[in-house]
Amino acid sequence: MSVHAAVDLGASSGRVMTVRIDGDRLDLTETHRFANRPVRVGGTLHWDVLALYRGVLDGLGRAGRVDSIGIDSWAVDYGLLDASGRLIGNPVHYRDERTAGIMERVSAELGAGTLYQVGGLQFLPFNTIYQLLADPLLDRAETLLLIPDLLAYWLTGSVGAEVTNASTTGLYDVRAGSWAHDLADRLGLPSRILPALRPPGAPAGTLRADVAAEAGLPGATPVTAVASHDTASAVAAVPATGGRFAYISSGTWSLVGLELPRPVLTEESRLANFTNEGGLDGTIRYLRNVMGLWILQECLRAWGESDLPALLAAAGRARPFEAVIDPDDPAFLPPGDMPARIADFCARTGQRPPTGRAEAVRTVLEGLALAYRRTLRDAVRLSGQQVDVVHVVGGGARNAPLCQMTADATGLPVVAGPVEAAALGNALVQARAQGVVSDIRALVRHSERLVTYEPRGDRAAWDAAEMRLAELTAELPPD
Ligand code: ADP
Ligand code: LRH
Repeated sequence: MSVHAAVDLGASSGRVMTVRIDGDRLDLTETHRFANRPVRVGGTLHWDVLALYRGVLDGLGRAGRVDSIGIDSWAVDYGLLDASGRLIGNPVHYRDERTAGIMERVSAELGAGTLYQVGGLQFLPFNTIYQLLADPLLDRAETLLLIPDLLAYWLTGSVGAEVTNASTTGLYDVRAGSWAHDLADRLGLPSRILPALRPPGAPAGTLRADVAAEAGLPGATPVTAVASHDTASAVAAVPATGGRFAYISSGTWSLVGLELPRPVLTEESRLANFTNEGGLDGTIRYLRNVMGLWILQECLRAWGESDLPALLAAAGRARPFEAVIDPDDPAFLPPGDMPARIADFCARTGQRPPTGRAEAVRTVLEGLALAYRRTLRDAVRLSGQQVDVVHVVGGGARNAPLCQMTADATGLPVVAGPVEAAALGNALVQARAQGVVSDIRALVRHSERLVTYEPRGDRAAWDAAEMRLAELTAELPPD
């Protein structure tokens, strides 16, 4: 038997899970969950990174003796260390607006095609590369650490850049599998701050004695570099058989796509704005970020509503297609009054806004299902890889109406679960590194409860909704 602590930090909450593996038995316990509440200070939106670290220490303390520890989190964000290894400033949240206009400027100067040929990334305004160009602290920095690497550094004193997360920066050469030093030079970004890369499964140091003492843990517990981008950990734990599957890693974001052996860097792929991020064992996560359940989270916040299951049940009964929205409209990216933004989107496109909360939630779910349908169709077309099934993992796997709509809209069966895919992928990469597990997906498949949604109903209604949205948004002014 082996026991692993998986630290999984999501945009909405952080958790420390204790995962026990005994032969083909897998037991997952939520040892600690804590809110992840960003803080605006002096006009800038930050992550409260010390509160997150506190949550990690508390969780590890509760987990007790484990064979190893791994950390994953959302991508792109980072802390900078000075020459003495101290954090300079507080990490900034990717939803902060400091990068406004930078992506457009860099694309114009270097050519969007050049950027895509190197990094292969979806053009998102918060990619690390654009954040660094907006960062006034860069001159004083000696080391850049992405969030999981920063927390691992605080636990161990060891510095490194885990590959799956490095692949989300825009400074990683997806074909060469190395940092893109030339690109950094051309952008005037200092290459010295990029630490040595380490692949998932590699050692990332051992717990410092003082940290272990504070957390009440045995010293020298190994920390493993897992697939530290949460989406990479989640995809590693998708309970698929064979290769003909698509996935939706469904949480704050919906990451919608395929697993491929090599990147797709064609012009068509760039124009469709697909990303090629690094996955476990050299795979490529060919996907698009769809705005995701963030829109719903922000609606609940605006309404002061906390009973999501009741709202989803009501949305399931509401009238279909009162309005159609594009969840990827940039208006939905920053925090704010999401119900008002939905109403505004409807006004801009000449539609009547949804009439109540249940209707608004239904509009969001239908908008997401339409975006999934479009994205999966594009992914298949651009990569040539066929799919027979869509796996939904993450918190959104609990959203039954959305899973059913996804099956209906795509015409494919949806297999929902596991909810804690990222934590499982995290723990199972640790276990595999210790020789305890060989086939991660088979173990997840045999031990987790999965729910299948068969496509039903009228595909013509989804065809019509997609066409209606395309017509309505064709008239929108460009961003
Ligand atoms: P992240 O790690 O990105 O913060 P999670 O994977 O934890 O996200 O998923 C969070 C989402 O899961 C929430 O936004 C919510 O929509 C969904 N969710 C959580 N609990 C439930 C539930 N009981 N029913 C339906 N959806 C749920
Ligand atoms: C999901 C996620 C996603 C990134 C975003 C910043 O949590 O890691 O894959 O694009 O956060």
